[in-house]
Amino acid sequence: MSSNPPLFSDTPVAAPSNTAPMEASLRDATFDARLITEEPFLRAILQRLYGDLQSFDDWYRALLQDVRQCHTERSAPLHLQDADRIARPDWFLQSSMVGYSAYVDRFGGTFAGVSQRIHYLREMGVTYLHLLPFLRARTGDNDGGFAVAAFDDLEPRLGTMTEFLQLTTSLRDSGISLCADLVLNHVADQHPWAVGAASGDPTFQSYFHTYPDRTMPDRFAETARQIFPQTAPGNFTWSEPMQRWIWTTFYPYQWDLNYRNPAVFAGMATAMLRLANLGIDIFRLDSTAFIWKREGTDCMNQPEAHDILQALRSLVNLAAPGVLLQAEAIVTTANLPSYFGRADRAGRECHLAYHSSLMAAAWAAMAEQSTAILRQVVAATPPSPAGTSWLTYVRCHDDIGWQVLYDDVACIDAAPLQRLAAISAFFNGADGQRFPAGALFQAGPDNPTPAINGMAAALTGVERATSPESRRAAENRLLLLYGLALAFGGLPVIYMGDEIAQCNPISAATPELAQDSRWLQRPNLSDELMHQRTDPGTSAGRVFARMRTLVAYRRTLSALAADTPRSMIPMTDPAMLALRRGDNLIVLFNFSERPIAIDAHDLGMDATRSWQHVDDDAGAVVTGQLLVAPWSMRWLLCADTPLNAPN
Ligand code: OTU
Repeated sequence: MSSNPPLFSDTPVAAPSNTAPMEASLRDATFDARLITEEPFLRAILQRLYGDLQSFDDWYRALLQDVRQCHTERSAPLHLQDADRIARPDWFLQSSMVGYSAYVDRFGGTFAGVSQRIHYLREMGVTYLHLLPFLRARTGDNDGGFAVAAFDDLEPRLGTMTEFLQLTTSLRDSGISLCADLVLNHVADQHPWAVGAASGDPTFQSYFHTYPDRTMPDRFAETARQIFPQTAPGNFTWSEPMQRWIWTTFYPYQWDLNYRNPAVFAGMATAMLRLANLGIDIFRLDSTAFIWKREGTDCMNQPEAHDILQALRSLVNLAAPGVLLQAEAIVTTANLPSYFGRADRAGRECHLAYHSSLMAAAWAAMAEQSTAILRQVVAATPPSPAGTSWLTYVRCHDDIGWQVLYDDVACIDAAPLQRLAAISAFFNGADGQRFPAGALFQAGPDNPTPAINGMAAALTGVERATSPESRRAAENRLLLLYGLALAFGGLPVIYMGDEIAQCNPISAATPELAQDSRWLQRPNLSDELMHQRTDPGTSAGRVFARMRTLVAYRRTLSALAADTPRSMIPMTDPAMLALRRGDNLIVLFNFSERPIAIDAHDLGMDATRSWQHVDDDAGAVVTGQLLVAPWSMRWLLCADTPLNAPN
């Protein structure tokens, strides 16, 4: 149990207890004004979800009252920030936005330790920090914090409330927005709702999906997706105290919430808004795809899941409009855009969504030395609606899953499973492959395309490099993937350690590895490599310097803002990917070990203008043929383009 008092029981953290009456009534007026525009949408959506509730009107009124209260309690600086962001709704689409993702303990030990590393983030040009789950987690196994025991309490070993608030303030003062996980799909079996349910309380049992026997579980099991088929087989767990089966998509101690129950929606919505009042800028909505179950389906991406996300967005618009919602839906390319909202609701759902198939396809391109799958994914990616953006990334704390690519591969290959199986085997270092050092995840007879774990530097070959040449090639591969994330169009997020080419930990250093190979990519940030970051004689030093340079270029190139149009330029060489961003920027990626010569004409450059390599200080004009070195990229800028002022 926590040694800290619960956050919200005594003094409301961000509550303006001394708010002058004038200010309080202004806040009410602001809320009322927003309500006028937001209410019709919000009410309609909640009515669709919960309208059959007899006491719907009372429930709805009580919810709005709680939301208004959260708005009232929001601190003055956060209100100011909300107003500023309403005035600049594209604030997070700028090319100056660059993210970093890390576990609190792995990165800085504690909240206070993270505060001390803000200078390191600034050195890289980071403006967004995703800290993996830091709310009070279940004791014992807790899936790296994704089994949340209390939404209103911090994980005690990471520090106190005071230290956390100091961190949020320091980040804001440094121009860094804080992203936190909101685990929507489930709570830990130690969360009070689950404890209540286990004790036999029918009110709390209705917060979960529980069944007296196997009839319904067996029916759902026919089509529902399993996520951990090896380490946590099945989607249901028998509860001895309850004498019922409970839906547990992930580990048995993570109990899926039942969003058919309006109390669950209201509980999660207010938990989110109270967390927002602590200074969290972005919520990474974990496992969004799974929050609504429907018999006969894979129980992912259901229309009601989108309704719930849109209702949450509407509440954010009312009470904390500077806050962003970020969908973590690891789904196929075709299923991704709906997380921004579709048709007449386009732009009314999440502001950001992970582009997981782009990430997986970039790794596939590296394995195949062909961008065929990657080009298919890029072609299948529609522009995101106004005011939304992809989140682009290379690695994260999870595995790289190949299933998200299945439909894209099926468009270009009659045997998609075999193709993806070969990619998976490649990263596992099978068949005497030279560079990758990845581990299979959830491999088994029923899973022909196991996901892959490992740090990016291990998967690109830095770990296994045996010569200076192979080391340089591996570093280039790592930077090539990051170059795509930085230039594709979206908010790029660097995963902790990749900037210094940190490799997999040795297994003894991470005991959790024995149970779950995702811990391969969750080592402590290496102090030794951090110190090497200024030493060009090391991989850490070369990768860090180049990454900083790329981030700095990105900042000056307004064409790399998330909302600049993107198109693909057809290339004859199958290992090339060429993207045009706006009218003034072309980015070329060579996913092969061969140098590739390209005729400048084939890039469709406007011949009346002159083009230059972004990283050529000499400013030589691109004419005739240009060469893209193995595993390298070229960013070409029209020379008459004004750059963003450096800041
Ligand atoms: C998310 O993961 C988290 O990122 C994981 O770390 C958690 O284990 C999981 O939710 C449960 O909270 O559900 O929508 O490794 O890609 O579990 C995608 C598989 C998810 C992950 C998958 C993912």
